[in-house]
Amino acid sequence: MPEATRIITANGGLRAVQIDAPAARGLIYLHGAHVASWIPAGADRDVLWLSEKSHWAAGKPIRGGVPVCFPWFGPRKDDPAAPAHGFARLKEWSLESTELLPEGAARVTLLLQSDDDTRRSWPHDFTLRMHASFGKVLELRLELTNTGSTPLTAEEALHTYFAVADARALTIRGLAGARYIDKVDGLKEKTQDDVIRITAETDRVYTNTTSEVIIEDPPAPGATGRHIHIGKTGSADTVVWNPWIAKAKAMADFGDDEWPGMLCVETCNVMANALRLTPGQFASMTARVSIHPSA
Ligand code: TA6
Repeated sequence: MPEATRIITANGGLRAVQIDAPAARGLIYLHGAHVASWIPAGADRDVLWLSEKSHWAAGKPIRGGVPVCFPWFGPRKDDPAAPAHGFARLKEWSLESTELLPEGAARVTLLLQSDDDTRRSWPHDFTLRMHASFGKVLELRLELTNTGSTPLTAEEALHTYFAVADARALTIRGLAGARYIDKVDGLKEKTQDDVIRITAETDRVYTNTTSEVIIEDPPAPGATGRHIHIGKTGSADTVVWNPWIAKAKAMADFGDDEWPGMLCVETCNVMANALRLTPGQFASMTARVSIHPSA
């Protein structure tokens, strides 16, 4: 294992790979293949947000960072008792490899394979790999293979929580003209007429969107302004979420006053764009995040 990566015991006694590479620092838990931190060289603060109230325990999701949602997104349609966003973020993944990349980045590869436990709740065989590269760019590539003998349908999301100075002051570009499903207005289908601003609880699935999204996060006391670019490949949907006041209060693992400091822009294939893989078929979804000084 290159010295830029080492296995540590992190929050809650959970094992994680700590990255301290020339191009970036970071942290990825084996629990859920959960990226919890990414600080590119020269940045004055983490690009990812974590709740002070997050659980840190096997079987419980981490609040913040990049939850991996699989094989369903949100509540399970046919089983309300099932864990929201699937089981992948609740299970311990195995560490396959770590490597230092030419440009001073470090890549960590984690693997989740179907087992008796997963088959009990989802009767399919699969391998799911997370290739997480921590460098000037945070690149997360989620690779799914249907290793079973029957077709499977799966939703997937990289449910990324970004640290922002104030969600009420930022502008989100890149989705103007896109159609979205408004989850706070009866799942009505609407069209995004211009940039997005957060003025209330916001929970939208922008369907059939492949464009790069930019979060323009203005300067604030103690925080330089920055633009967070979120590019992607192999993803047909983008979710934008901020819980606002009431929803933040309703979540035990989310501080009541934390909601202005975060914004989720999620890279996914959900609902009508769920993956449909025949036996042996493979699908890959990548999110690429970079930060740039605000003008
Ligand atoms: O992606 C937005 C969303 O689906 C919201 O509806 C909200 O439930 C959020 O995910 C967080 O879900 P979680 O299960 O992590 O609390």
